[in-house]
Amino acid sequence: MRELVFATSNSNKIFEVQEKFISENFCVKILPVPQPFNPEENGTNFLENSYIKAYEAAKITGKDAFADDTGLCVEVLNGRPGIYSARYAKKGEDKIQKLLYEMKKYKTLDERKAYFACAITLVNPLGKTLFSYQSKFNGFIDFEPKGTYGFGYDPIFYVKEFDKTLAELNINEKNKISHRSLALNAFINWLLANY
Ligand code: ITT
Repeated sequence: MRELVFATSNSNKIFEVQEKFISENFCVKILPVPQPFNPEENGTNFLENSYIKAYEAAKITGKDAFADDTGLCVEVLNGRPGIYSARYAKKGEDKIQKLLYEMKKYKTLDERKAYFACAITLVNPLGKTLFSYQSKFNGFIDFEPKGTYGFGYDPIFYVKEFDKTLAELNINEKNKISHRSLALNAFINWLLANY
């Protein structure tokens, strides 16, 4: 069976990725990276940060490792918080409240356009990039948090097609449309053809 190390400290991501592989009938054993795992994400974009995490995990484990670097980019904030999404505030709830406060003066949905970017990179222990891809998932910053599924900024990310936030969609629904699922679709196709 294929084995891949997933270079993350985020258990929500592990759950989403595992569920996605299962729903696509893709057989792979996901190996955890020893914790605590907190490499300095000092890249200038999502792809660079996903490479930094994946290479660090590949060095530690001696196995091929992949990482996911995700961020929320808001149009009227010139793409912020973007690559700083994890550091935008300390706690998850504070991130949401801070962003809602920054968006307070924007009263129409049209002014609240945003997207999630999700970069996935697979690296071998020598540091060679085997696969890398970045997806984009469009939506809007909602006016208040809604829903209990998902994690991070999901409660304020409004998806027009469903008239719901990502946190009002269950794992299977989120996994059909999200930034992470778009990147994982490309990753699975590449793995099937090359791995
Ligand atoms: P790792 O780096 O260990 O994978 P992380 O949570 O720090 O975990 P990111 O740097 O990729 O991961 O995430 C940046 C921020 O974006 C972080 O605050 C997450 O909660 C949030 N985030 C990531 N994926 C998300 C998703 O699918 N929905 C909502 N928020 C998300």
